[in-house]
Amino acid sequence: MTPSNSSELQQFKEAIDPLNLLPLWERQMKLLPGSHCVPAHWAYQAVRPLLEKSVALISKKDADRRVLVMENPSLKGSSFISQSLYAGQQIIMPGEIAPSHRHSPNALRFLVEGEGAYTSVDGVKMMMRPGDFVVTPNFTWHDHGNEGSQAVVWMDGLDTPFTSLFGAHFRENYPQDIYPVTHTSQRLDQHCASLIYPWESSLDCLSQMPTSQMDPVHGFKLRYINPKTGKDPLTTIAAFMQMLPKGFMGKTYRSTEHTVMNVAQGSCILEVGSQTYHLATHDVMVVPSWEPYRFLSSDMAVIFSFSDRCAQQALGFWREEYLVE
Ligand code: GTQ
Repeated sequence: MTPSNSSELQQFKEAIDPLNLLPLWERQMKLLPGSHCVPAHWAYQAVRPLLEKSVALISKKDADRRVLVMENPSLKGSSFISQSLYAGQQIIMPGEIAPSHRHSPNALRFLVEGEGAYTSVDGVKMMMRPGDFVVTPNFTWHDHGNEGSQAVVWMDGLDTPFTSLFGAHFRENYPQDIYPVTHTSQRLDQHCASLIYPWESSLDCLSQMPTSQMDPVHGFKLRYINPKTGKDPLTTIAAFMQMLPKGFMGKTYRSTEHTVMNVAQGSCILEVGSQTYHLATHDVMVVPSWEPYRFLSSDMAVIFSFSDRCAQQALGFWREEYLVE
């Protein structure tokens, strides 16, 4: 390209700018796999006292939902844990009610601590226990309450970044605090089979997996499936429970999904890129798209996780790679 040609091109670029046009051949953006967000770790030991403090500082009534949002440090101001997912830690004290509302984003809860709390989804009231995975499909009415005598903590996971991306976020409060209960679930009955996935069932399934099904990266890993549809429990989010046996030394892996992990039991080491994270029970970790990672566990570990894999697979984008060392 001659210099005169390049200055003409420069002039051309300036001339088309007011018309909101730009040359694709000069585009700076890197169209490569990987994410704007970074790996991040929230130690429950640090978060737990802060949840307690928030109880002292703000009433449930004023807070609506008393949640500490886990925001990715490289997405400040977004309130998102990754480009595609939202996650928060919610605490509800005995006697408190989180009033009924509904919204476009799909939501899930993973029960961390305490007994006696329920969530009600379109009038199906479900008691939740630690290790339970519960879903609130988009635009279903939901309120929560704590009828027990202990604080209850769970992790919320939502696909809010999708509704932001599409400009499709609707939200409505129910005129009363509590949506009329039409059914109180017995944990494993038909009304709630697609909404609550109890801890004991997850553990049972994991413990029945033959050694031949142990994955070199993920250990024993199961994906939650809605028994009524045979599909993932939500339209965008896939959820998993995995067990790393004692002494597990995982191979390195990456995939295009963003994953949020919550250690349900035990502890492990997670290496992400060049960083090493020590994950204790109830710790949360986010692993961004295409970051190589591997698990090491001297202890036994059971890990709940959710990711955007479901949406990526539906749209044909998802890829994974087992990396050879
Ligand atoms: O409990 O319904 O963390 O609507 C964020 C949005 C929790 C909830 C969150 C919500 C909820």
